[in-house]
Amino acid sequence: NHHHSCVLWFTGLSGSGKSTLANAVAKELFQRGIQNYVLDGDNIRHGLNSDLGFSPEDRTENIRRIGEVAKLFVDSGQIVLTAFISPFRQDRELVRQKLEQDEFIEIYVRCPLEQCEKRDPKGLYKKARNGEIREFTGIDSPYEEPLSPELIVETDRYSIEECTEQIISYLQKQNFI
Ligand code: GGZ
Repeated sequence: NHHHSCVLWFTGLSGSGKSTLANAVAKELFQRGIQNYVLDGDNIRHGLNSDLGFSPEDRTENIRRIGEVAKLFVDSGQIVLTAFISPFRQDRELVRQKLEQDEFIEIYVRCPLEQCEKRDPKGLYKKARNGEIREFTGIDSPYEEPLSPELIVETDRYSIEECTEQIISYLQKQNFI
């Protein structure tokens, strides 16, 4: 199947829907016979990056390594989907610079903090508010919004299916798939 290898870099708050969306888009790509792979906390933070925590320095190193791994997947001809908060603009820009022009597609999964906190699927926001977790993104650690992402999806206004469709349409329009 003809496609153009690239990184779909999902960024957004915890609970915004990055992993869910990345996996939904991956399923669509799979059904079209397009080689793809999802990198997320489950297969990276528990393995390659299990030595890293959530200090600003560790987050920066987390994203740097993920960028390098993503580049390897692009070199192998795949579409790679990454689902990490990646809160720092500079870290995301460094990954962009490591790739060829147009191989880095930044997708801002925009969802208001209040909504993410209401969802709180793992109870982490509650713990952050209680002070049981320190340096939690959006509570006592910053999230720097993308200034010019290739795409913005709004998970508080549209369903996962609709957001998935918006991403697939973008990839078709830009001739990635
Ligand atoms: C943010 C944290 C923290 C802190 C644990 N801050 O909702 P989740 O659980 O599954 O997603 C969050 C995940 C964030 O890891 P990332 O690798 O995406 O972060 S970064 O890109 O900033 O390096 C959350 C959990 O880990 N988690 N402690 N303090 N999220």
